[in-house]
Amino acid sequence: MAHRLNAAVAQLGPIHLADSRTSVVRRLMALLREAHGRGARFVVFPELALTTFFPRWWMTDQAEIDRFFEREMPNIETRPLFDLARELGVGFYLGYAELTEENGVVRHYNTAILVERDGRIVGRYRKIHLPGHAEHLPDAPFQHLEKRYFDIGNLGFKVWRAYDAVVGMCICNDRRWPETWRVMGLQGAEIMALGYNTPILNIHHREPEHLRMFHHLLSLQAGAYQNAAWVLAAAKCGAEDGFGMVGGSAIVAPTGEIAAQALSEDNEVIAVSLDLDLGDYLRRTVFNFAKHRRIEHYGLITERTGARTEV
Ligand code: CDT
Repeated sequence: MAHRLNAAVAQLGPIHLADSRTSVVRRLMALLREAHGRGARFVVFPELALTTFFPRWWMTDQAEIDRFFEREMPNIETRPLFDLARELGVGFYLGYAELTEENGVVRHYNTAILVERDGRIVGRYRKIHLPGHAEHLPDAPFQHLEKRYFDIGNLGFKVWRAYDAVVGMCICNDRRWPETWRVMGLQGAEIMALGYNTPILNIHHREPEHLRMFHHLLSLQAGAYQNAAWVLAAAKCGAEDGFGMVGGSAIVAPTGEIAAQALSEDNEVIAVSLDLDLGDYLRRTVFNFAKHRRIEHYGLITERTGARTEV
């Protein structure tokens, strides 16, 4: 019998500074219900899905910063989402800002969790490729302070058995780095989930606006194809307090083809019946890693961080 999973991506429209967690969770629950109504057993929500994309704001008061973080999960505000997931038998990926203590030290992570259909958290990923800057850029139209507000993730790129499949997770900027996908691919990932908040404007260097969507889709499609996996990508998008972010949430097949793509810049569910045998076939043929990879020539990838020319 064909090995399939009905899955959905739940794109979120803007969350403004003034929006409460409770109102956001209500939106997530409505999207979860809609995805369930369309047959989904697994739903991917965006990165930092409970608040506005706060790294755009310069803040110096740690108490003010910490208001955007969750100290436990689920908590009083998010519990209803977990309860609904269990009631409907739908699992989900959720991105949020995590405040935790490790060996007596307070840590801040940009985190995603994988929740099984019975409401249990079965996987956790902490964002590794943090983009942006740590210092205040007063002349920029907005900030991108992930390097200031978050610690670098310390859990690696793992995969988990969930929803009768092998599932990996990453977050936003991770998608631009081929190593992210490959490390998951080497663990047999059949599905790779990610959430993102991608500003329409690149404050780091000038580039035409259309390249934001092109590079987003290019990264998803290359990651999916070269690792023969399904990629499920959920945006938080639209204008948050006037600051625009791209939509383009997508489900990409292991062939690299886009199977579904969101059309709006608002709350929107896209759903696909994932054919997991398709990835399996490609992993046995063109991307049979054991047969075709030549690791004796890949050493530089882990030995060297920056590019250097020696000729
Ligand atoms: N949230 C996040 O990681 N955003 C980044 C902006 C990068 S600016 C080049 C992204 O990769 O979309």
